[in-house]
Order: sequence, then C-alpha cells, then structure tokens
Amino acid sequence: MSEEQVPLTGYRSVSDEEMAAVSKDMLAMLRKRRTVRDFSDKPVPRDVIETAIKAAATAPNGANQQPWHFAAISNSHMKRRICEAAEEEERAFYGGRASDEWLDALAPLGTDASKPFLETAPWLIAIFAQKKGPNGEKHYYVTESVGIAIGMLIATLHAAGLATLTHTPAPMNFLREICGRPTSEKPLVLLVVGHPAEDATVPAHALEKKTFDEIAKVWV
Ligand code: IYR
Repeated sequence: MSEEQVPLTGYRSVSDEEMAAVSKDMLAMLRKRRTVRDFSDKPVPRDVIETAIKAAATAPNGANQQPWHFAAISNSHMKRRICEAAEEEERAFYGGRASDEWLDALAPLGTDASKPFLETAPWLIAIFAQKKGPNGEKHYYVTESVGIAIGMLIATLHAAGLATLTHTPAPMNFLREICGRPTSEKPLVLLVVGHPAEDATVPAHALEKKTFDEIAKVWV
C-alpha cells in the first residue's frame, strides 16, 4: 500500500540568533499567563473563540483521529446550568469527598465550592475527549492528544490577551448532558475564558515556580 506524501511547507530557515530571540519572546509571553478566578463580564467576540479553537485543533494527535470536541458556550441559560451543576459537585468535593491530603494541597490556592465565574465570564469552553469515533472505532492516545490541544488553546487565548481558568469539577458528566454529547466522549476540562476583573488577584503560591534544574536535565 503506498501512502500519498506531499512536500513539507510552512518552514523557513531561521538563524540561531532569531531562534533564540523568538523562543525568549515566547517564554516571556507565556510567563505572564496566570490562572485567573476573578473574571469581568466584558464580552469577548465569538470570532476570537472560534479562531482559538481552530488553533487548538492543529495539535499533534494520535493517528490524526482528532479526538476532540469543543463546546463553546456564551448562552447565559447554559452557563447557569453548568454553574449550578459544578457547584453541586464542588460542595460534595469540599464537604468530604476530597481527602485531607488533597485539601491541604489546595489550601494555598484559597479555592472553595463557590464558582461565580462560571456565570460571570463571557465564555466557557467544555472540551470533550472522544474515546471512540462515530462508528465505534478505537481512538489512540486520546488524553495526550486532547491535553496538547488544550495547552495550545490556552496559549492562543493568552496571546490574544485573554485570561483562562482550567476548571475540572469532578465528575463532569453533567457537561455531557448539558452540551448534548454522546457517552463515547469524556469531558476533560471546562475552560473559563474572558477578561480578568479589574481587581483580580492570584494566589502568591502560584508564582513559586520550580527552577530549571528542578524540572530538567540536559544531556549533550
Ligand atoms: N475542582 C476543585 C478543586 C481543585 C482541584 C485542583 I488539583 C486545583 O488545582 C484547583 C481546584 C475546584 O475547582 O475548586
């Protein structure tokens, strides 16, 4: 069986100096990203959200099966339903389902079961991982693929000047029902998107980053 190949396009030769400069600019840009929990209700154009989803969908993925679905929601009725369902799960989480060890790890973030941003922020993007295709065919490396796509989505939204919160109430099955998705899809992340509130704060704890030597070892 011969598989069709086409020429690689989209790359140009870049000097080491330009490479260094561009990667440093990208690092500086990404370092400014913060997970935000205080959102303004200022609208964000639909077009920007759609473009960011298209950027996410360029992610490398298993066998090019593109095992993702993005439900972008600005509808206030749906946001209210999501907020109510998420807060119900979070009340169970903070009220006993989470281990003391988990709650201790979360303490520096100052989070609790109240999630008003799910209604305040202009957009929620529910990201679903498709464990199977439309005809029941198995998908490969689903969580890895969708995780990479979510990273690219967050980076694109951040570069566009928007704040995000990667929210993961557990379990998130209510998202499947509210968004009308099949049981072959697993809700992976509920991404909250918008402008930060003017008086938004972030936990100081989140600014403590591991050093390069703590996260990497380079072999030459
Ligand atoms: N889903 C809960 C708890 C939570 C868990 C982790 I791990 C976090 O990094 C942050 C929160 C909540 O959103 O409050």
